[in-house]
Amino acid sequence: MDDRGWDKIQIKNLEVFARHGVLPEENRLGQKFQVNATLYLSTREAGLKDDLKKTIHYGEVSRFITNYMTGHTFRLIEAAAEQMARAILLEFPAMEKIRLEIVKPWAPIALPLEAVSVEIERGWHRAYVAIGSNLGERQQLIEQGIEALKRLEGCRVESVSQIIATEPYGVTDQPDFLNGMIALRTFLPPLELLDSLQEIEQAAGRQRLVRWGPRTLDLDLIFYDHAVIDMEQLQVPHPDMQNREFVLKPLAELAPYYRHPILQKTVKEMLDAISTKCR
Ligand code: A4P
Ligand code: MG
Repeated sequence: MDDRGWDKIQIKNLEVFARHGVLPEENRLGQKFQVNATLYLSTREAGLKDDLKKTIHYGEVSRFITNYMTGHTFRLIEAAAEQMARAILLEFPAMEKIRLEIVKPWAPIALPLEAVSVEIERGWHRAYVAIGSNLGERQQLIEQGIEALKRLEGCRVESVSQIIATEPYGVTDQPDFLNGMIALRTFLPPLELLDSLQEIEQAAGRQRLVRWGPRTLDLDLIFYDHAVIDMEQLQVPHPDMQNREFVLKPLAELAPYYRHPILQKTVKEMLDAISTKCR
């Protein structure tokens, strides 16, 4: 998610009679819930033009929440919040982010509390994914990989670079690669996105035999917003991206001025640096 300040529309204390709960009576009899939602978006254009079509209709969101809460039965309000936040983000594309609170004023715990609630914040993030192949029907495998990303729930493919032929880097006695870059909007957190990328690689018949070795399909997460992630399974930005022309060239086509959060260089600057070195 980018860092600019978004405008907010707030829905306060929307009452819904629904059937979420761990106890069978709760599922049978139902009870009152209250929902608070803050919708983050830009209201600028709607404000300037006084035009409902340029904003998110809070009446429609309220109706969507009511229908969702009454049309599903979850054991946990955590689950109700999580699933409903996803559904709302998918239904209202202009929404960048939502803060959603589900309040349960009549929680059956036989103690005098006023209410319990769960509050979460979910939204869209920008990710850049490098795609590569040097085994089998490379072009077709890359196209299938892009199609699989388009079908992934919670991901919108925004743009795809040209697919270019590149010489192998690292282990050099292997076939040439085809490489490209994909810009995504996603509400999947980084590790869930990585899992999905690995599932797509598996479906393309990827076998992990040699590190840096030949592969039918490779999907690497290059940037996730401007986040820095240092985990065993995932490092972002990709730790060697600044040395790889096959990453930087297609990335420069999509996002030349995106700034590396650690090196503080733009993609274009990093590409220029290795191009000079190679000469
Ligand atoms: N992992 C950590 N960070 C990331 C990340 N940002 N994105 C972990 C994706 N995965 C990440 O990767 C090994 C593990 O890295 C994963 O399980 C994940 O948890 P892998 O894809 O199984 O193994 P690999 O690809 O053989 O190793 P590695 O180090 O990821 O290699 P690269 O960096 O993918 O490089 N030359 C050209 N011209 N074009 C290429 O596309 N690709 C490579 C492979 C070498 N030479 C190339 C190309
Ligand atoms: Mg890889």
